Amino acid sequence: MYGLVNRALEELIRNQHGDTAWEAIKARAGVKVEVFTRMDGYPDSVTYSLVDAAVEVLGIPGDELLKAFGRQWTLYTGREGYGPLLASAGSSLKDMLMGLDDLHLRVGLMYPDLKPPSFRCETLDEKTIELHYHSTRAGLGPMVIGLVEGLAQHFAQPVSIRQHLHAGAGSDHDSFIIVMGETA
Ligand code: 1MF
Repeated sequence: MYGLVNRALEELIRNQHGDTAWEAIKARAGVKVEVFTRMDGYPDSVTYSLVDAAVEVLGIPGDELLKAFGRQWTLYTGREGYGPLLASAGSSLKDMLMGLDDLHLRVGLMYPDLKPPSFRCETLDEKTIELHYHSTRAGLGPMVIGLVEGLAQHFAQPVSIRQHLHAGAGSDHDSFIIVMGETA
């Protein structure tokens, strides 16, 4: 994944748990990189090792860490110069969710090594959608929950979200039930 992702993870951990925790996590993960470069590609195993090591060092469940990371992502990218890109992708939570494939298409035109996930919205009723998530990467469902919560916060639109389909468990992908105007 692009270094941008590892940098966002680094910032989350440094801010919430301190610099010493981050150094311990990097050492435990066996990651020798001093500074992640935003636009360099790193093996996905670097990110997964950092997450695994963080779970051990911080003693928090992996799902919680991934959710926090998802919530952080849109804030972080908004600050790091992708605000206009995000703003152009939709002016409400639903628009944004429906536009995620377009957004990744545009990012992919600039950064050809992107391996974007794919999202599809299925309308269940006037306030409920099922968000289908297809990815080349395993185990990141909880991160998507955080991403949607982060977007909802940005638009000040309360939502509740829970995972519905689980990849591998009789399904080829994850999906999430999102109820608009309702808090968890
Ligand atoms: O393949 C990749 O490197 C990659 C990196 C980030 C693929 C996707 C993403 C974004 N995605 C992270 C979780 C990926 C999970 C998966 O692969 O299944 C979050 C997607 C997302 C979901 C909901 C709402 C918003 C979302 O993201 C918005 C977004 C997406 C991509 C970027 C920024 C915001 C982005 C911008 C530049 C990138 C990489 C990603 O790369 C750079 C960075 C700096 C200089 C050059 C290239």
